[in-house]
Amino acid sequence: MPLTFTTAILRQPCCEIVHGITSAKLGKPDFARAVSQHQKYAGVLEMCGLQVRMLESDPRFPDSLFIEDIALCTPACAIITRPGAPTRTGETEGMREILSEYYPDLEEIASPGTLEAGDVMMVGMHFYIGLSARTNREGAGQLMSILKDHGLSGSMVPLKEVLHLKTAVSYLEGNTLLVCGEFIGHPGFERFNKIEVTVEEAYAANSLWINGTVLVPEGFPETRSKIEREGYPVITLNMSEFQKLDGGLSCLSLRF
Ligand code: CIR
Repeated sequence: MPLTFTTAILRQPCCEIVHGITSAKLGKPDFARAVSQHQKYAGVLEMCGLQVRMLESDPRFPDSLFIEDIALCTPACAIITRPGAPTRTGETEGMREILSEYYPDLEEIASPGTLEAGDVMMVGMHFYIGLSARTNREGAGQLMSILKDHGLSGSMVPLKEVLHLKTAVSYLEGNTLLVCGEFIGHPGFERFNKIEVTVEEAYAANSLWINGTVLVPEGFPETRSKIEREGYPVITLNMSEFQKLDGGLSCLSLRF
């Protein structure tokens, strides 16, 4: 059965996003512009057939709009993660209650494991798990055994350069992978049909497949054309304020 997403959970940006973690040297995000870009993102998800649930902003956590990192929603179960960034650990609070409305089976990553779901890429029933500064071997190991208990599988992919696995690799379904940098020619991804993203357009390597359409950040024409040439309808979105915080299209939602 082809994958269909029906639901997305998003969290409103809070004005503290100016204090979000970042390695990008693009300046501080503008709150009003971030809210407007976030609204457009939600609108596009709705256009792609998803019911969007918008959670209240949480001013205690500047990065809490990047909700992808705090849970992994699989076809069989949902897993509350344990973010490796100390300022993000508390973001998981309340998620058990919210996700239990959708999932009878809820699991959790426990200390000393850390895992951010930006490091997890779903390919059918298999999950690639990046080992990064945020996701440690213990956390990845816990996730692999949870997946196994639910009839799914996982494998680890050590990262060298990027924040999260999906910063540089995105699965566009149909055996097609968008790849950039350290993942071009990576032996773990040999079996895929690959669309390469140049270093100049690296930010667009985090593009997002939603029910047949691919969301691509605005301003990366080469990547956009390559994806269109593979036959995907593309919608572009201005992501400037999120890029300033190292956040991409996938980071802004949980989809299932
Ligand atoms: C962070 O550093 O945690 C945030 N500023 C960005 C998180 C991006 N999330 C993602 O790639 N899944």
